[in-house]
Amino acid sequence: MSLDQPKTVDEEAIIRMAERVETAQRYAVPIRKLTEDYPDLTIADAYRVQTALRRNLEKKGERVIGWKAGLTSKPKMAQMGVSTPGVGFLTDAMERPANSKITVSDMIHPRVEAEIAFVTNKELSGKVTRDEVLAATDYVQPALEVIDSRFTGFKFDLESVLADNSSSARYVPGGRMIRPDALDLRTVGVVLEHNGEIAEIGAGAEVLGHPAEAIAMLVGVLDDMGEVLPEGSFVMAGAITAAVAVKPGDSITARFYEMGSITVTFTE
Ligand code: 0L1
Ligand code: MG
Repeated sequence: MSLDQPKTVDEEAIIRMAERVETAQRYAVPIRKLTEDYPDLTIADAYRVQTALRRNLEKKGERVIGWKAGLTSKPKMAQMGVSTPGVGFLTDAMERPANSKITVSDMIHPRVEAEIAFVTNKELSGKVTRDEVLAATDYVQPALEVIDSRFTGFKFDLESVLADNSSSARYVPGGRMIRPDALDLRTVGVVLEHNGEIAEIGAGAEVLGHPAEAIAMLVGVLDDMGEVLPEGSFVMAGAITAAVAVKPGDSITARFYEMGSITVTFTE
């Protein structure tokens, strides 16, 4: 995906959109899609909004610890009606520990995804291959992501969702940390249980054929944005299955083949 597109809105509009998204996030109040007011918004504009949101949160003391690839599997693309992957940033304030209770009253309509996360031991920049990603990976581990679109009815287009930091809300690292060459990430199976019942089943190959391809895609988008992926980043490759909606009282367990499992519960 190239971000070499015309800017359709000025900096003031970018700042206004970033503030709109941040307010919706902070007060858990849904807003209409940004493209309803800015119909010509391009993907490049959307990433400008995401960057402005990131700068605002950093000014308020949040620390970017990594990134996420989103919409990288067919089940996710089919669920959301979008066919191009994207990226979002992750801050320390979004992290929750495994086995914890996650509050939902500060989110609009949370959904949970099972993902494979990479922790890097080298900076990655420019256009990189899957093998270069694997060579720069210290370890991989399971993660749950709790996404929360800030748009009414969880309905959006690609431009709006990218501006909304790809629906990033919370993430939960867990399970076993393992070397990336210790198993074939394409055949890592995951069973996602919702209140003890199997809700979704998938395998790593759903994520662009191999989860490391999603990280390579992400590094390419960062390059288009004039950014690099720093050494020590925590990077999620994207949901293996469709996302599962949760409410107070629910529990989610994701069981990964050979990589352990993560459980969280949800509370008001
Ligand atoms: O992490 C994800 O795959 C979500 C990307 C944005 C789309 C959505 O909110 O489902
Ligand atoms: Mg995700």
